[in-house]
Amino acid sequence: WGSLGHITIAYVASNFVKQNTETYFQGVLRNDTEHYLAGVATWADSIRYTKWGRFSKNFHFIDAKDDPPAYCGVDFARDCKDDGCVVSSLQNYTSQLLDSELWPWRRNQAAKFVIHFVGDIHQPLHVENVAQGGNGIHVNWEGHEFNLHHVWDSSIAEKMLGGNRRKIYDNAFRWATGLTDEIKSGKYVAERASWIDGLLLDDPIATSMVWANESNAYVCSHVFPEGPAAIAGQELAGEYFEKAAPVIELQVAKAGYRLAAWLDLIADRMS
Ligand code: DCM
Ligand code: DCM
Ligand code: DCM
Ligand code: ZN
Ligand code: ZN
Repeated sequence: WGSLGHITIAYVASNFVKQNTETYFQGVLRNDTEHYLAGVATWADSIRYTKWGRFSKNFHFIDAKDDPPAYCGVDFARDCKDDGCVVSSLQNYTSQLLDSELWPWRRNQAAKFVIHFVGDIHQPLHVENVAQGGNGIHVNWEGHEFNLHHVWDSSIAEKMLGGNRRKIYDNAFRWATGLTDEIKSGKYVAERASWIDGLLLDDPIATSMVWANESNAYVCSHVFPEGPAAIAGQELAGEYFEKAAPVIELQVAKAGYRLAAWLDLIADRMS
């Protein structure tokens, strides 16, 4: 996701974590405000192109070697590269958060990675190999050329939300408030329990593979409904947008709700 998606996911999570979890992570992140999660949600993107942060550049995705739209599916052994992927990274940084012997700066960094990667794994094109997660596919958006990955990371959500694009934190806060209402008492009430069913703190790989397979299924149904070749050069801000928008809303809501539940499990274990 772009910054808007990541910050929104963090605000949604802040709305659902337990009081003890909030206090615990405000300590880990050294930030006593309501922005303690939102303020670090894009940190992992800000370092991935720096020299010292290069080690983490592959941690944001997993390249599912599927064949959309005929076949979707992620396989950890097949798809996670030797130097890591989003699933192995969630395992690694979750276990660092649970290690009370580590220096506080290591747990601080681990928290920032977990907050970001729970977000990215819910972006369908972060769980797809075709054209490096769609980065190599040129499409049109309101008449201008973009790559498909960027459209799913940012353009669709920005169009849904409207408003002044420069006010990212305000827009994210507003979007998160709406999604929180939908989860608490709106269209997501009936399904929200299923989102966190079977979360296993002691098996982050199995847990996040469930999330990865859900995201990847949308590659077949909504990202490439007629295959990758059919989408190149198409204008996506019309009918395609109308079908994609509800998927993005759902995935951002789910990511925030699951992040809250994951942080609750960690804080409970450490308290
Ligand atoms: N980004 C950044 N610094 C850069 C390049 C990109 O912070 N030098 C951020 C802005 C984009 C986001 O990364 O919205 C895209 O990253 P990803 O698709 O990994 O989430
Ligand atoms: N950090 C790092 N290397 C940098 C910048 C930051 O390892 N060049 C990590 C170490 C701490 C955290 O970021 O975990 C500190 O970030 P801040 O001072 O922004 O809270
Ligand atoms: N990305 C992805 N899958 C890949 C390669 C990249 O999801 N196989 C994501 C990470 C960034 C964006 O696409 O958010 C652009 O990546 P890069 O800057 O590495 O080209
Ligand atoms: Zn992306
Ligand atoms: Zn990312």
